[in-house]
Amino acid sequence: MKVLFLNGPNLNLLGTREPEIYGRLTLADIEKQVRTRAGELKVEVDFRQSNIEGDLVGWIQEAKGKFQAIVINAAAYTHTSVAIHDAISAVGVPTIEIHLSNVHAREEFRHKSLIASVCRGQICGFGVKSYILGLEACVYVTE
Ligand code: CA2
Repeated sequence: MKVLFLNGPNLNLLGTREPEIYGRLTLADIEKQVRTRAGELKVEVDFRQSNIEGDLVGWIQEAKGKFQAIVINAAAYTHTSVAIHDAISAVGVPTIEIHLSNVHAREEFRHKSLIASVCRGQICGFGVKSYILGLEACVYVTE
């Protein structure tokens, strides 16, 4: 199985600021932990980040026929992007929404996800483990 991990805006800054919210790991550290678990599960992983909404939309569109599942931390676009919602809906590849922080325990504008309704499920609040749980959820939804 092949799983596409997508990371949205500012996640490239992880480990440099706001460690009390997002922890001290960099995105590269997170990718390493995902790859370790993926190896155990015999899953192939592609791990990408962009600050540009259109990149994320393009990658979701291209996932059809190449990846069996998508794990997405759309970051701030979670709360704003109709385009990402429509792309996930259009391609029909099972998609898991993840967040490092518990978005429901934070500011009200983070409580609403525009992509949740087109995702198979949402995992949030577990730091790097949200990524690992997202990967495991892909195995669950595709078996
Ligand atoms: O908790 C998450 O994973 C979020 O998706 C992170 C987003 C935020 O907008 C979502 O509401 C929840 C923010 C990612 C920005 O990450 C930073 C990392 C270091 C310093 C500043 C921002």
